[in-house]
Amino acid sequence: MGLIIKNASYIVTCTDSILDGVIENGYIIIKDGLIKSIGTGVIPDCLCDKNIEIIDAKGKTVTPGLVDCHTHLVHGGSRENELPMKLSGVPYIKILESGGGILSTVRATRELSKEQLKDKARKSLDQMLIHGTTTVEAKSGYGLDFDSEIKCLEAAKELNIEHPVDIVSTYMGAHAIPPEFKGNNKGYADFMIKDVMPYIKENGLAEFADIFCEDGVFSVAESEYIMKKSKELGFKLKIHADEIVPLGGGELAAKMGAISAEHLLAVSEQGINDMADANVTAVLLPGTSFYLMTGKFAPARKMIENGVRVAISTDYNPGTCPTENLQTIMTFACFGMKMTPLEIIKGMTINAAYAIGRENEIGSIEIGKKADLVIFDSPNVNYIVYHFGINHVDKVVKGGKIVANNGILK
Ligand code: IZC
Ligand code: ZN
Repeated sequence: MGLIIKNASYIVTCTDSILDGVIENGYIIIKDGLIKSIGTGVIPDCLCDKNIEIIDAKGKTVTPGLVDCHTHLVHGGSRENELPMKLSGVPYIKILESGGGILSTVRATRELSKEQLKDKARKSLDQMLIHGTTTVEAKSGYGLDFDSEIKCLEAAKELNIEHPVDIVSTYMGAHAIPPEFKGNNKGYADFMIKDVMPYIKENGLAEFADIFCEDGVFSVAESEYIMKKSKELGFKLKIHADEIVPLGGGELAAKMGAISAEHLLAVSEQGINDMADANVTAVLLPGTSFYLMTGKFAPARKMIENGVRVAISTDYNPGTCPTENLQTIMTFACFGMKMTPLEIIKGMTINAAYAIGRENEIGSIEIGKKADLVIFDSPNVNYIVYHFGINHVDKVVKGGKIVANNGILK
């Protein structure tokens, strides 16, 4: 069985090879879960096969399946209780220092069983899928002790098999200092390096290691130490860098050969240049900028002008961006960072695929790539970004099969 999508008003291929990555009045032919042919106008007879299901995408826009390359998918609880504090101006780090913030989610996560965590995360994956996300990166970091981190990573690994959305896992034990190591950052770092990470590696529970490099969390020196050890253990590196204070996280990402640096609201000019030179993908999270209430967004235009590859993601988490919907994030990326709709779509597809090392399999509509596609009930890309707060997805195709139709999972 195959699938043909025909008459699409626009196909945003997210490659640079075909007409700036956009085809008008296009078709896509899919076989065995892969993209077999792409073209414009009428489909040549020789490419058609009687056993093929046909979707007429007249008036619609087709993009690669969206890749959400930075989420904290598996966690317990929620943090709407922080809203009054946020409204009265209490800064994010102050809430964390007083035992709230990330640490309140750690308490809620430790209390849940693996099955309970999976049930909650599965609901999020369903939301992601109906909104067009076909691959998601999932960070641990709300368990912090050995058993709780492994429980969360195992939950993600099992969901990857059970749910249509593909999940790429990251170990982020270095998300906060747990209460049992309060005041002993070095002790916690060595616990992660000696006791947790080797087990994760042996059991294939995570491919990347991430760290929250921030004033009041992990310093640049501590981050460098943990990154060096993570690399020696065979993890690829990611870093939450320059989210609130300009510490030089962008520079550190480049120095350590990280695949990506994330947030970057306060990145320096040097950091931008270093990231461009070292080919570090910037993962920008404008939903978090919005939610932090500081009015500050990452300098996306400056990064693009300086040759940094820019990916965009939700940062889905219970504290600073509680949404699974990448379409809402598109609007924040446009209005908050002045990115064009085409730059944003690329940021959520091919550039996001680079941020998780999947650029050869997904992220663009190219012959031989996996047939992960979204059909938007929108006449063009600008319309999706402009008409915000609703779900524009008509159909989601995952590995050549329709997995969501008009907001309903199949
Ligand atoms: O739970 O506050 N920035 N980690 C780093 C977060 C935000 C998530 C949270
Ligand atoms: Zn994050």
